[in-house]
Amino acid sequence: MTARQLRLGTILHGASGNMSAWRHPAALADASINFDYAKHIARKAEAGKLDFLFVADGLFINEKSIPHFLNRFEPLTLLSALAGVTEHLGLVGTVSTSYSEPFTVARQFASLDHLSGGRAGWNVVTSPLEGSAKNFSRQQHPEHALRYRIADEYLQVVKGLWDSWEGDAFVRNKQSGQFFDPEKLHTLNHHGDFFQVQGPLNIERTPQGRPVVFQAGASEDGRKLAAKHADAIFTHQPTREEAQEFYRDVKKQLVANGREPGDLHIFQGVGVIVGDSAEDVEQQYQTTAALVSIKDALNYLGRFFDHHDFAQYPLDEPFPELGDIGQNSFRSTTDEIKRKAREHGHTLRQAALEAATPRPLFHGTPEQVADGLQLWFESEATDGFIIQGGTPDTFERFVDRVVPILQARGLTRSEYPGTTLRASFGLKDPVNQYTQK
Ligand code: FMN
Repeated sequence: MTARQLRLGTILHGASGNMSAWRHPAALADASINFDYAKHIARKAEAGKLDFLFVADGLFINEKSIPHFLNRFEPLTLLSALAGVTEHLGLVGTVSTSYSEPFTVARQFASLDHLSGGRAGWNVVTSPLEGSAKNFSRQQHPEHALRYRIADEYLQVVKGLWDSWEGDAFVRNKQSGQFFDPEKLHTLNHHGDFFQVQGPLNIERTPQGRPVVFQAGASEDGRKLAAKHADAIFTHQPTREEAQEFYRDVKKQLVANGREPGDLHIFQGVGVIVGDSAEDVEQQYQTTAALVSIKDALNYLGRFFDHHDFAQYPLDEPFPELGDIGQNSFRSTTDEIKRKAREHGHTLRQAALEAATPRPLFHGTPEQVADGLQLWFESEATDGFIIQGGTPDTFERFVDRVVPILQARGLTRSEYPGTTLRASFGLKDPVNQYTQK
């Protein structure tokens, strides 16, 4: 058996840091819509032999949204452009199963997989924000459990469409005039509760067989969906113990679905600050945190609760009782915020600042950051990390100073093992369902 290897990705998140980090002296204030910046981060990630670049997304904004959500690239468009300026980096984009059509999305990710030579990943989300319905001609945002039922059927359809053509279906024989082998073409004919999709897909089997599927959503239903369909899961667990529990649970569910523990990689999204000393790290953190006003922090908190208006409550009294507010939105995140506020007896001010300016889980000298990541990895709290710079200039320092330590310790590799994201992850090639014995 080969040793487990620590996997790393990074996330494009505005200027990086917190919601107000665009004001930081080192920040590009327009980072979320600046292609040169995206290229720079992608190339830096590739220089550090990271597995992938991750692009999150949302489908509803209002004047209280995080600044970099107000003005940002659509993920697949951005990743398609990045495919042309990178060679090995996985390109993972977020698309919602609640507000899109499986045929279109199967086609888009198949196209990205071809354009990038096998580096496409789809982060499946169900869309937490109720307002999204208003942008998609819907009366109502589907409730949490229904969103996950839709997502389950959606993934069956997309996977079926990705199997439309066997790998060698297009013979393109100029002499005989045969363009494709009809035996190797499969029509889905899906009739389900939510989707009626005939197929086949109008693009050949992709370099990875099918793009890598991520799932972001940590509730019970989210985990179930991941255990059934996903190759990777993106989560935020606040402590190593909770991460270990999450890890054990997801791997157990994977086995219950007839899969092997190594078939799905768990990624913790973590903030990082790298400095020369504890004082340097503290100063970096304080400089970035000080940019967030209490008004910003209340808006940031409110977004998880479907843009609930927290300005209506007294700031220095216990965190308000919210009943079911947020249950149909970012459920796993709102549950966690409420639990934390209760356990620590936080006031609203404290809870809002804690949410908007969290102290990065991993901070310190390069060795200390590497030690922390190693501990989480080796104690099976995670298979890898999605690194988010805790300040706008952290990511470069992470690649220059932490990655070499991880490589020297043999935790991450020094070269890409192949050209596809699936190869980077060491995942098996998917078998076409129509040729499965
Ligand atoms: N929803 C989005 O619309 N876009 C995203 O980029 C996105 N990223 C997420 C990342 C993490 C770590 C988590 C936990 C959720 C994310 N979601 C995102 C929301 C989920 O897809 C889902 O709609 C919502 O959180 C409710 O699911 P849950 O209760 O299972 O976590």
